[in-house]
Amino acid sequence: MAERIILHLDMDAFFASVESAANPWLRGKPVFVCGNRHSRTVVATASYEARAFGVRTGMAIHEALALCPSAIVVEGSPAKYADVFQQVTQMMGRYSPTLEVYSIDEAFLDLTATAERFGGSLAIARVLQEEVRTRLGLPCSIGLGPNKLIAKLASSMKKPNGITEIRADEVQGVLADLPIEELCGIGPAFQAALNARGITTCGELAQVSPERLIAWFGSCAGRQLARLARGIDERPVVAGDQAPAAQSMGHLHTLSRDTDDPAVIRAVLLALSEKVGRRLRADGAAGRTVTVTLRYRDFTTYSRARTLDRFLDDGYDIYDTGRRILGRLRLSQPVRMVGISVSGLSREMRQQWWLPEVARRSRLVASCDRINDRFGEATVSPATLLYDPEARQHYQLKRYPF
Ligand code: TTP
Ligand code: MG
Repeated sequence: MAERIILHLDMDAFFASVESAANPWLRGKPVFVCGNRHSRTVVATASYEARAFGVRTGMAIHEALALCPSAIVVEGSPAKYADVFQQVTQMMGRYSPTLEVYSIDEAFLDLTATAERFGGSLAIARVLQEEVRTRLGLPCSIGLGPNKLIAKLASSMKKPNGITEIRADEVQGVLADLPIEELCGIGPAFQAALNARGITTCGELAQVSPERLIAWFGSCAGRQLARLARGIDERPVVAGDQAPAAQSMGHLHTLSRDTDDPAVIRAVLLALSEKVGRRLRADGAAGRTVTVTLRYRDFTTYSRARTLDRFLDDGYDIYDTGRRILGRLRLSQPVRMVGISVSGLSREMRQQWWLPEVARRSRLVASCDRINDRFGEATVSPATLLYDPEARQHYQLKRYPF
């Protein structure tokens, strides 16, 4: 593949910066933005002034206030942040049509074909950062690299307000001493598993043969780690309007503690199935094949599918199929991750609704969707979920003392 020029933009302390831009009184002060409704007790993000006191995303508010008592706590409004970031992506889109929104505050831009027209990728990064600052009053950091992995790493290197370019011939040098956990794709579990084998930097990881990584982590994860360690990433930047319609929809959840209790696994499966059902319905899709995935403590993965003669889009039906798959299983060791997905999707075959009991259930599900659309995810959810702490945590459910 010819060398590419990829830009990655990530907003700095995004939620807190939006609040400060809207309210001059907050500027320059330590600010925490907390979630609304169900997660009011943790810090979603902290301004850089608050980070100087050691406050981090995910900390309990009381813990964060103990570190930084003068902080101002603001309740977040995700819809507003999504709206603001859309304005950022509009500015980005002027430099290339190949724009992929990656999360609520980051996006990739493929500049390979267009950089020259604007005086080079570094010039684009400088102008873009300045535009975001002057028009929206918001700081962002930008990375440039030969692929998405390296561009994303680059944007994180000089935060806040940074611009970092890593050229193809610099990749090996940058990765040599980089702690593995700083690379996108190496989460805490892989970090721990690699650290336990004495590997702490990408350079050390690159020394391990792909065959050995495959023996340790299985074929898929092993190959992926070998590529990451070498800074290889061939994923294209996929513009939103070119993304193929999803062929399957699924969710995964890594348990807070490994378990061999089937009741916990079933409860998590129900929470995940409800989410999958909601996404299917939002997309006007339904599917016939349900796949359950379990990852055991040693990272070996179990996956079984069942194909039905009807199309499903109701979370409970998806769960019920998943539960039957699980029912045949004898756990060989504690489980660390549970996943469920639906494939064989069709947009023509919504769940059959003409049987009277299915029609009643469909109306109920549609009403719940309307309530959840209007008042937020999981305002209405299966009561069973309330009794399982793991499912509750996944869904951020609160138990109300009725
Ligand atoms: P990040 O880009 O991870 O964080 P950030 O923009 O606040 O700070 P940084 O300068 O380090 O990029 O996430 C973007 C927003 O997403 C963040 O402002 C708040 C929200 N968020 C959560 O609500 N929960 C989370 O666990 C994380 C990581 C982010
Ligand atoms: Mg950010």
